Amino acid sequence: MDQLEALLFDVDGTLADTERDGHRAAFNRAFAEAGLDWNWSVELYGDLLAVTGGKERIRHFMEEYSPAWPPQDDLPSFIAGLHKRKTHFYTEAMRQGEIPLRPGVRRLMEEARAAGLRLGIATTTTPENVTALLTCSIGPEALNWFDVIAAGDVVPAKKPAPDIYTYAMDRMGLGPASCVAFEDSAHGVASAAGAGIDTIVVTVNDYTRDQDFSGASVVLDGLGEPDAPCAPLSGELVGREFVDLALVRHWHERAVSR
Ligand code: XBP
Ligand code: MG
Repeated sequence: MDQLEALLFDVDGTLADTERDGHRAAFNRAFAEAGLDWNWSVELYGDLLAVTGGKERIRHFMEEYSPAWPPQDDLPSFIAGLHKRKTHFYTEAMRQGEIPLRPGVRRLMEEARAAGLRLGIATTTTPENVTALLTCSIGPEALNWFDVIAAGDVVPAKKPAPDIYTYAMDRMGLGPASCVAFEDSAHGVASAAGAGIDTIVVTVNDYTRDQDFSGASVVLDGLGEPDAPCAPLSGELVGREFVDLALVRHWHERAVSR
């Protein structure tokens, strides 16, 4: 049986609830700075999350919602410029510690490292955003916890395409049966499953709670903590009240022995 060797983490929605008050707020600050009357409400942003990637999301908004914008000779550069400023505002907010890690994330990562497992990141967001979140929520040493931080435009196709997970595993020299993926969204589950990863743990959040997680091993409301139990939406905790490495190994062994 393939041994569990690595935990692969999505970032936005999984490591931290970054979308509503982090990314969405940063997009709106960039739009305001550019003099655009665009404002992504909490509800509209939930719809726009159907498109992964910030630049792709801005273009989708322009095409689908036809907001006003000044004539542009080079639309891709206009979008890239807006996104660059959005990333500036987002990393500034992360550096101020505005958004903490979700319960159980740091505990599970530290337990896995102590047990000799490897860690990787597979995310659609930019590397700068990952660096800012990890540095400010754990410390600069956290960047050395991961064998690979696969992020953003490093692959041609973003989630739900499998590219980012395939890239991460290739860089780690691992096959999918040696990995467990942690995700928060249907796009993320599709990406990990598309890369052949059987064991996918979903920790839903307010934006993703009602999505279709076909292909996931277990769906939870979070990883939980010893003093703050998590609840399964599907799958079982086999008598445990929070996700620890033993439970992850149980799900992995069950998946690879199927
Ligand atoms: C979620 C995404 C990202 C963020 C915005 O990434 O789709 O696009 O919404 O970040 P994850 P950028 O795979 O971590 O869930 O503006 O940097 O794309
Ligand atoms: Mg996510």
